[in-house]
Amino acid sequence: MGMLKIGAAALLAMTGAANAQNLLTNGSFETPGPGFILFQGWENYNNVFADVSVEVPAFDGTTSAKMFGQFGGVQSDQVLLQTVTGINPGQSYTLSAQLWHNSFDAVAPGNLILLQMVFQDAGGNAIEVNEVEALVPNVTPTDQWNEATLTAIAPAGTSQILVALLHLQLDGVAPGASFWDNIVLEEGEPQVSCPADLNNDGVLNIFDIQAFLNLYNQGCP
Ligand SMILES: [Ca+2]
Ligand SMILES: [Ca+2]
Repeated sequence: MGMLKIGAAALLAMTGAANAQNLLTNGSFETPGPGFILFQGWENYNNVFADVSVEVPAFDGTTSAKMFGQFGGVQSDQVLLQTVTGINPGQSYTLSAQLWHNSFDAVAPGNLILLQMVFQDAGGNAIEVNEVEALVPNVTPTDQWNEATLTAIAPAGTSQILVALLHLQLDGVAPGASFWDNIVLEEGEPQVSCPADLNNDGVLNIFDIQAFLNLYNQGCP
């Protein structure tokens, strides 16, 4: 029994090591920024606030980011931005986020909630914009965390990624607050398990069968 527990712990440790690291700084909004900066590492514009597990339980740690429109009768854009440098063209990148809205203040149509991953050149010019509607009014369940994710390959010329969390109150009147937590940007292909790929070259063919037969012929001690 003790041996089994050690084995499981070792496996977990290995899985953790195999996962790519979060390229974002302060992706969970746990560290407040200096001065007018709401969260260290992020730029914030308009109605963005920190919720310290008062209105919603944070997905990770104690703090999430809250956004809602300005109700001025014209479009208002709530924005959180972070730029990540050192991006490699040809590599795959996955951006994910957790989103929540409360049933008593659900995000209503008229708002557009977007998670964006913008591939940029070294000068900050957009090469390719990837986005997903991260929270869909009348569709995304309330009173729980919901994951939004997008994956794309960095085009030639990419030097950095702009990560944008957007709560756009398009009509200037639509109610509802979005809460965000655990924003993760990772490099690398999602790990796909293929146990029968014995020679580990990504394809299944006669060489895997030969590898199996070689193992088989070695027998067991
Ligand atoms: Ca958090
Ligand atoms: Ca193979």
